[in-house]
Amino acid sequence: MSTIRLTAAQALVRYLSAQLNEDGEPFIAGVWAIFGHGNVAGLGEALYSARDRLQTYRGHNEQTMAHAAIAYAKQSGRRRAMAVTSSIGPGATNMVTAAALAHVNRLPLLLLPGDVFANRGPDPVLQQIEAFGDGTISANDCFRPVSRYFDRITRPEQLLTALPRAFATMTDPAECGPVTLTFCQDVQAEAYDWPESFFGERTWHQRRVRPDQGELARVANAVKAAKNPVIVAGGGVHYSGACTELQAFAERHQIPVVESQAGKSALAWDHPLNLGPVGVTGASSANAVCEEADLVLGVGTRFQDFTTGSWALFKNPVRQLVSLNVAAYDAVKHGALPLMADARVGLQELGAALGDYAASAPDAALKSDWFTAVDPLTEAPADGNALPTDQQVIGAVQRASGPDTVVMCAAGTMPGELHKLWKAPRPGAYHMEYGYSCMGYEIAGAMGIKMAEPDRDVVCMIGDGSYMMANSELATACMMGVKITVVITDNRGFGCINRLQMGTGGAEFNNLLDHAHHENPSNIDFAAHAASMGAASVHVGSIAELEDALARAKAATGPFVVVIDTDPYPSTPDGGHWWDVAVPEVSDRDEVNEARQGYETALRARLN
Ligand SMILES: Cc1ncc(C[n+]2csc(CCOP(=O)(O)OP(=O)(O)O)c2C)c(N)n1
Ligand SMILES: [Mg+2]
Repeated sequence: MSTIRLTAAQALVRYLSAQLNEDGEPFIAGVWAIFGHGNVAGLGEALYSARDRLQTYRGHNEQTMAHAAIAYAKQSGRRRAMAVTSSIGPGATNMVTAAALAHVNRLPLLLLPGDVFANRGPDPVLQQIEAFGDGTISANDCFRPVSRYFDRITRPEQLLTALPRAFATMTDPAECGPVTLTFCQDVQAEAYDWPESFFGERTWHQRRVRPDQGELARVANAVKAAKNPVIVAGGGVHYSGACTELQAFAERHQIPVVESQAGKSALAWDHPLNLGPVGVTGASSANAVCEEADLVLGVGTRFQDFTTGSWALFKNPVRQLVSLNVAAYDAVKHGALPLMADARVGLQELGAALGDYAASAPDAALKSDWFTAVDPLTEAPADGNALPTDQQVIGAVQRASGPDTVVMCAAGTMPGELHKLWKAPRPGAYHMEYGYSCMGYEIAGAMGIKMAEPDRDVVCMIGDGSYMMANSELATACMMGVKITVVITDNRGFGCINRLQMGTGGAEFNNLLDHAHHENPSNIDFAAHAASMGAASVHVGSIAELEDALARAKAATGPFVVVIDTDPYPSTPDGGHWWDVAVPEVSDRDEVNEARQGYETALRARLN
């Protein structure tokens, strides 16, 4: 056996660059790195020597670097991913939130935090937390519950088994999620005689799990017996590359489709069988169909509370839940009849088993009524003096967008409004991180999307709150010439949570900046802030000025930031479903007691 002597870090980097996806592209498209004593000498040296095979990028915060990596993987349909390396301690724990985000969203991410010395010689090393009762614990143990596969590399040769396992996890459609290999800093620098064969190119194919014949027959029988079924399309439809199959299946069997946040854009918005967004932030058309449905066929969905109206949406007393999902965990949720399979082949085989079965096409008026109700909200206002609404901002962005636009967001008012109002023309046109709904994903995420699909125009919709939470990768996007359009809706605070607080009977408190403890009113100049990081930026005073700015954004070569002040109070009233947010059982506020009564009525309705 021929061997090659390399440090553990050099071996890891060499292995990473030899792993390909089935399109022949490197599965790991790049490495985000912030160095410290825990990785600069080991991994830093290895990344430098491999820089023409594997690009290293430098960001400003470990969490947001990981957000960029995650957005890259999501927009790539999980066919490619990125790695992120940090030093030990704070750099490492900065990535824990991002690991959780990738975990919830089932997205591949390779985290390589440095770890304390395996030989313990210099203990306690700078930033070592020192667990008194357990010598094996370091700050990196925080990653365990938010990693699909966690390992601590305390000897170089552990990589011989850990790395293949890491790739098996990231490329397994059911197990897919973040992998954390914590890398003891002395081990990174240690040399070992590696078998050359370990570094041979390896292709990771997307596994297409076919249905079990028994499950297929049971599900086919259930669907055939249904009169008014509905398909709930989730993110798995995109990750499986099943959008074409979904459309063919829906058309052949005349089953209406509704879309979750992760599923949106699976079917073009104007396809007659696309009844629109489902659930808490859904359309009246989609929710009406779901309330009546006698069979709910989830395809690639986790059935989270926003999708199911906290399980109050599917009201038909005889309704049957079916879950076509590549993960057994999701396929059996809430008593669902499981069809464990890849979405694409699962739909093909279920379609074949259904033969000529066809449901009755949905009432076209459901959709036209919905658009009649909400289209006026997105129109440019006739009166130029009133504070614009977020819905009008969406309208302006929609009018400036084309078939190549990707609109993206994660938290705040915009995800719900975009779910309801955005008209996505084709798969991938809508990128919403609504599994973890993590404020601060937006700017870094937009950068990751653009890196994944450079030919598309990426529009990042971000509230002032999310912008303040994490904006520093805007400077990275400027430095790297990554062209994104950022629309900041400045309603001077946490508008959506303020409305939720009011909706649960609470006093307006600690959400809008004016309602937070202050000596001086807050007055943040977002356009100046963005400009200070190198972005082209403008503050606009009206929807008409926003439209002009968006037209100018097209010619920009790097990030273009438009700031618009919006009204924190309006949201789209129509369509949405109930959401379970527990209201206090006792309170000295009448409004809370009243809200509690409404809450109990809603709870009873769910149980019935
Ligand atoms: C990291 C994180 N912290 C807190 C929350 C809870 N949260 C959701 S939206 C929101 C306010 C968002 O404010 P902003 O971005 O200004 O959006 P707006 O609703 O005002 O449009 C908060 C605090 C979250 N989703 N993520
Ligand atoms: Mg806000």
